[in-house]
Amino acid sequence: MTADLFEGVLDAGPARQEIAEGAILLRGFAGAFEHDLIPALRAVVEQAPFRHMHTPGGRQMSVAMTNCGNFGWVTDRTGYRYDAVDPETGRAWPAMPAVFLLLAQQAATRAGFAGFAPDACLINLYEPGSRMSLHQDRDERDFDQPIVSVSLGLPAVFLFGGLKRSDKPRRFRLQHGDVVVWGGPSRLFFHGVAPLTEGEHDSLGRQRINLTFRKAR
Ligand code: MD3
Ligand code: FE
Repeated sequence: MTADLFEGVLDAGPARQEIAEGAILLRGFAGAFEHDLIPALRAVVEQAPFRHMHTPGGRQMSVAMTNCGNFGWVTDRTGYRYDAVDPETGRAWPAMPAVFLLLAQQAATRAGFAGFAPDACLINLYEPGSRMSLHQDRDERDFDQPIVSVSLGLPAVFLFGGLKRSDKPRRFRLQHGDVVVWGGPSRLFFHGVAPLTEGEHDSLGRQRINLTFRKAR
């Protein structure tokens, strides 16, 4: 009781919940950045529009994606990779906005990963019905570096398994402003997102946007 009441005071930060070894959930952590974050996001998307990429197997993803930073995650018939060039525009990805970097670094530090220096930010756009099947993130070079994820807009049910695809996933509801830092053993856990439920968010409307900050190289 006392620990909860005084968490912000004694610990100098908002609620911090370890949902698995190395996976730290910071409820509402992005709220303080929102004022600058949303306009910065709009500017990125203007330069590098959302697109539905294809998996190597030829299926179109239900999630639309774009990137900012020195590298962007892309998938096409030839496979998955990080690329310095946006294949749609032929130009470099937009620079990572200062507020993006600040948010990612402050969240990582709060979770115990001080010194995190992301060079890639994958931006996922979900509309009602969009989903992401269970997968591991393993296209980065150094799995000792965490991934920081920021949820915006409509809530989603996040599926969080284990090191084996067959490990039964636990379910977490991620809401606007929630940040999760995935490091340590959880870095290679299988995860996904259940089909987005219909709804309308006050500031973002009928969508969910997820930012994932990565150190690709
Ligand atoms: C757990 N995105 O882009 S974010 C992805 O909500 C991705 O758009 C989901 O999975 C989304 O790759 C989930 C949470 C997340 C991101 C990376 C992880 C969880 C993770 C890496 C390892 C373990
Ligand atoms: Fe992932």
